[in-house]
Amino acid sequence: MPTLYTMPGTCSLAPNIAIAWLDAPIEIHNLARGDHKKDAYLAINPKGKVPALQFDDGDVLTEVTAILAYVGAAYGDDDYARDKQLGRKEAEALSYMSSEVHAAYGPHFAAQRFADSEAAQKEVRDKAYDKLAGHYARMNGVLKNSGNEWYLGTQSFADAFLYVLCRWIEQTPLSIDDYPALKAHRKRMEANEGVRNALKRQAMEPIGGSS
Ligand SMILES: N[C@@H](CCC(=O)N[C@@H](CS)C(=O)NCC(=O)O)C(=O)O
Repeated sequence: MPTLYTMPGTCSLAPNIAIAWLDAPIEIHNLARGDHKKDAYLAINPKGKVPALQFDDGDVLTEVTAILAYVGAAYGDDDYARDKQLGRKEAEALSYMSSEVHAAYGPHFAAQRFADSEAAQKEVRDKAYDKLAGHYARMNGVLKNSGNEWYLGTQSFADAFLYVLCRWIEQTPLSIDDYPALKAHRKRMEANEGVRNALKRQAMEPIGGSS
């Protein structure tokens, strides 16, 4: 059986949710924080990042969007595979969430990679929060225009990635209260059985919160 390597609190939750939604026969191996930089895992993914999906023949697929595309193609039902428009929109949304929104978190997670002094690091972090505010406003608008339930109007893996991003906002000075559609989406996701299973097997708790 293939194995998905995850770590608590990370973007690997998105493929973990996708696997739960499709009940795909993929084992979840939840690394302890720090183990992603140890030799055993670096032999699997030399990038030292999660997620990584290892197949039975030893081949390894990395990158959230690639893993989600594989999981959808390999285990999604025929309706999902036939819905070409949803597929295109999903690829667009996932690419945006990964290359724009996730990437914008760089200075938040590791300001030392962008600047040396404390003051300069604060500056790059603050710039990142400004940028992220724009991204959250955009995603809030997309969700609203899609009918407020699912990011693309129909359940897709974009909802799984969006949920990860709406958890991370709690680590920033931004507030989910400023993005009511995203706040309601996060709450709905946490009532979803697949999401709860995925959280449990990644040793994570729902964020909770009212309304
Ligand atoms: N572009 C990669 C990014 C993966 C990534 O940044 N993973 C983070 C967790 S969200 C990680 O493993 N960080 C550990 C580190 O950089 O030390 C993807 O989409 O899979």
